[in-house]
Amino acid sequence: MPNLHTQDPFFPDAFVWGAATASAQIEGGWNQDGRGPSIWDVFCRQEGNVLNGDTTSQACDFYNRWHDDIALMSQMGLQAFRFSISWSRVFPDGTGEINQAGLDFYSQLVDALLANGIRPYVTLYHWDLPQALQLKGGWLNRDIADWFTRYTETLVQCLGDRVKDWITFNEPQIFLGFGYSDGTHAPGVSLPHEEVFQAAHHVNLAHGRATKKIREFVKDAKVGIAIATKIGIPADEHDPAHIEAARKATIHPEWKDGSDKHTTYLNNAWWPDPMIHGRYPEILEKHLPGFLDQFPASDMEEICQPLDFFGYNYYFGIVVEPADNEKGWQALPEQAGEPRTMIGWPVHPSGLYWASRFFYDAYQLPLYVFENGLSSMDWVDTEGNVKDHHRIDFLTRYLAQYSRAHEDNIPLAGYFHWSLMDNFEWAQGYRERFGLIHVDYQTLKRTPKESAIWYQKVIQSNGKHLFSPSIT
Ligand code: GBH
Repeated sequence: MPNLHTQDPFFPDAFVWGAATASAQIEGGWNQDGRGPSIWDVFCRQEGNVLNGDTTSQACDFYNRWHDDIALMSQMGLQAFRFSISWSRVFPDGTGEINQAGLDFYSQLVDALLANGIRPYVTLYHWDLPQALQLKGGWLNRDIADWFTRYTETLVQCLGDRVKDWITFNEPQIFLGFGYSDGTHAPGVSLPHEEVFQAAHHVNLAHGRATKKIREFVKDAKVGIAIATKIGIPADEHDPAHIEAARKATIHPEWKDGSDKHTTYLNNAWWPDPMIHGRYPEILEKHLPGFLDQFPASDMEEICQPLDFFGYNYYFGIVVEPADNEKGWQALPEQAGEPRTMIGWPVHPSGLYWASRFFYDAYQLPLYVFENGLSSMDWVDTEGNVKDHHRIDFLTRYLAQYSRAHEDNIPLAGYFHWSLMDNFEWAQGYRERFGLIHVDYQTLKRTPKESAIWYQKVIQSNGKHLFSPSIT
């Protein structure tokens, strides 16, 4: 833990404190002002796909209430806001005609953020593909790399004078693993590995071409990704063999067939390896011999573009120890009585330290945590305060571990809490509440939770408040 008696800061001076969201999860206004339907609008209306039949139609109504939400962000002292663009708001059909009203929405949002001193971080793709493109095959159609490039070009032309920070993709692992393999997320299909990897290759190609486009149009652009994570945590931190086992679990991909085959895509290596190192993990050739021959050899040059940061999302990991098997590690069985968040996920603060260390060693880029948080059972006291001490406790422990990476001189660029406000948690609908701000879905009233008030102090003190609340 950092030493409170020294003057060492807990986070770098230029560290950015923010909160994150995604279009489908907060915007609502699903058919307002010419927006076209996305795959999630379609998926959530098919019975049985989303808990309680919840839909994206209204969500938090951010599309109509963003002025108020920016005021709340400003009150919280947020330095940055990560949001995603709804592709079908800008191109109702995915390609073809631009919907000017949709583009204007994002332009005005950016202006208002900047006027409030909040730096916009734009995610180009956070899972809500235009349905019109799904009907043409979605990520399985190689043309999607061109559609995505055109979409990107339109955005950077419009926003590039003001938005400098660009994230091409959020968690390809999840929208392919859950959407194309497991079938539990939109578009809800379950394809064999061969086809899912074709889609993965198209995502990577789209990433590379979009990255080039952003640099072409945006002066001083900073470009990167936000990947989902499968983080190995050493069971014994003091044993180097455990640390190496955890590193392998984090960096080396695994191959699974059968009912949990979607976990194959969870590994980080399928994305950053081609994007940053210009190659796929070797096990691809081992399991799908000749797979890459179907693509032009020049694809890899397009995919592998210089990036400015490595962004990752972290919620929990797997605790591992060394093992005498092919992988060199094995997961420890779950401990009885382990703490869990409301969604049922375990609490593993130290993963934020280990992830930072393993990713920096492997990719040598400044790091962002673009998502971290929890769903919690909040309650309202007699004065109307939203009590969420679980969130404060969780954040204190996770952020202390992130600070440890700074102590090790790993370059940390920022931290974004997931999420700014309670929102549509995909197949889990509105039951899970990940927000710093409580949303009453009947009245759409927002109430900052106690954690929001606490987070403001953390931001203001650049993290000191975590370790010694009395200092600030
Ligand atoms: C994110 O998905 C999404 O980007 C966001 O939209 C969503 O609302 C938010 O999280 C909350 O769910 O260690 O191998 O068991 C996160 C999905 C869940 C994927 C945890 C990785 C751990 C994998 N992640 N999971 S493992």
